[in-house]
This record gives sequence, structure tokens and C-alpha cells, in this order.
Amino acid sequence: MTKRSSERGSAMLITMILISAILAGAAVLVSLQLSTNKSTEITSTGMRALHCAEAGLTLSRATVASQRAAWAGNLAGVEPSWMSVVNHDIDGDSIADFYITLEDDDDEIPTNTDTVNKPLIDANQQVFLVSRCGTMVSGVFTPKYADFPREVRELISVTNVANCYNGQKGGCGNNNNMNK
Ligand SMILES: [Ca+2]
Ligand SMILES: [Ca+2]
Ligand SMILES: [Ca+2]
Repeated sequence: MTKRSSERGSAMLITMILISAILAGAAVLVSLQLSTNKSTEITSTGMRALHCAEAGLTLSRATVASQRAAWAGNLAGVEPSWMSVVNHDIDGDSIADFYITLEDDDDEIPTNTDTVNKPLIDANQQVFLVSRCGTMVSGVFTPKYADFPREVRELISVTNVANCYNGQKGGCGNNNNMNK
């Protein structure tokens, strides 16, 4: 092999190494861009699902509070029938966007004489309002955004005594507070 052809071989090898490096770099850049786009999309869909569930909370809060007497019998994970007065369609496509249920808090433990929690009986005029983004059809819940079954909850507290607050002596609604 002449010196000249040896130099030509080395130059070609270096060129091929450079081209390979450039191609590899380009591939990494494309892959990074794709994954950035994907994660932006995931974040934005997740946010939409969360906002949808939060809208359910906001729209339902007043109705749930006003139906205090009808909480009983509606603590088993099914949306109360009286929730139908609330418009469930927030984007105007005539399909309900959220599903509301009530869940009792652990109100029999440990302050009352009951030692067993009774999730179907509200003993302290407090329940969780639970809002899920999606639609319930024939007992099957389908999240509005398939991979984002968002759910938000808020403790709703209602008392029968006007202008009463838990910090005052005797508590609120005979629930006995810490003040003596
Ligand atoms: Ca809708
Ligand atoms: Ca209970
Ligand atoms: Ca309760």
C-alpha cells in the first residue's frame, strides 16, 4: 500500500466517523424533541382532566350543602338523584363531564362511643364531596381523558345551627369541641 493510498484510507475513515457522529447527534435531537412534545401533551391533558374534576366540585358544592337532609342513603358511591339539578356538561357537547359521589369521613372514630366506623352513616354533618372527570353509563364509569382518571374531593361541613362555629363553647350542632 502506497503512502498516498494509506492517507486516502485514513481520510475516508475519519469522514465516516464524523458522518456517523453527526447522524447519531441528529437522531438524539429528534428523539429529545419528540419526547418533549409528548410530555407537553401529557401535562396539558392531565391539567384538562384535573380542571374538569375541579369544575365538578365547584358546580356541585352548593347543591350538596343544601341537601344535607338527603345525604343519608347517598353515601354508597352512587351519584344522588338530586344532583340532576346541576348541569354536568361543562364543554357544551351534551355529554356529562363529571360524576359526583358523597363519602362519609371517619366520624365514629375515635371520639364517639362507637368503636366501629360506619361509612354509610354520617354522624357529624360532614362528608366528602368527590368529583371525578368522566361519565357514568349503566354503572360503568368512563374517564373523559382515557389515561387521566382525575378525582378531587373536598370535605363539606354543614351545621343546623345558624352562626355557629366549632371553636365556640359547647361546639357546633352538639358535636362537642375541645373547649371546656
Ligand atoms: Ca361535556
Ligand atoms: Ca360514619
Ligand atoms: Ca360524616
